Amino acid sequence: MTHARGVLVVFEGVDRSGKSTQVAQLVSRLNALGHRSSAYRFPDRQTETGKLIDAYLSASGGGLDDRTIHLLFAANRFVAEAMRSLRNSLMQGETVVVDRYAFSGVAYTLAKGAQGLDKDWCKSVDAGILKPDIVFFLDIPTQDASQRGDYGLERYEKLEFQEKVRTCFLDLVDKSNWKIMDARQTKEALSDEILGITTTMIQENGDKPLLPL
Ligand code: T5A
Ligand code: NA
Repeated sequence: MTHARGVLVVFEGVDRSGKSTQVAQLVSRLNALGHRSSAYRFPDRQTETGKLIDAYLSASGGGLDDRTIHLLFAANRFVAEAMRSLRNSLMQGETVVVDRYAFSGVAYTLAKGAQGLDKDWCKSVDAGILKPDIVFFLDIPTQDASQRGDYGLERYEKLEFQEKVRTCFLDLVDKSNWKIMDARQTKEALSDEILGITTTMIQENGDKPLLPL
């Protein structure tokens, strides 16, 4: 029996916007409704590149230069095994929900304003990975996000920098497949809204081809 492929759902947003909370909610609610679904996250801190990324993020300064860390994040997504498994899940009709993707790569590097690392270059290194059917951008004023648990423990968690990241994300919005969500809502209200949009997409996805980014 053939079946429609699953929907590729991506969550993006500044630090502490509530992505991991919503990914977990969405996957568990979809499965409870009988829509097979699984979660992926980037960076995957367990892989070889992930260990380098984790060390970089945990340190307050120094370490790798801006170009190198950008390439490592891209490499962390492109691990052949991760992409093969993600594609297989989709082709078997599973909805795949991803916590951060290439748009984080572009937004965080651009926010640094490093010379030579322009938008086209930042995007180019992720060419070839799958294009999401929908990107939920969890939008929240940086000040509100900073009030949430454990803020400030990692390298990028500084208000001024996060404000730049938010601006860079908003510049990447593609109206054809992004939904900007008000992430100041309660976890439950946000999850209800996201579940509604996703289940509609699952029903309407049909035989749409999987495209590269
Ligand atoms: N990065 C990442 C790059 O620079 N380049 C890249 O290519 C990629 C992929 C680590 C860093 O790496 C950068 C971006 C990041 O700075 P990460 O591992 O995804 O990325 O970061 P984490 O620290 O794991 O996650 P975040 O800080 O992004 O948090 P989330 O997932 O957005 O938020 P979540 O769900 O963990 O919630 C945070 C807190 O808020 C509460 C939760 O209970 C929790 O305490 N909360 C809410 N409170 C009130 N109302 C709501 N609606 C709430 N939702 C959650
Ligand atoms: Na997270």
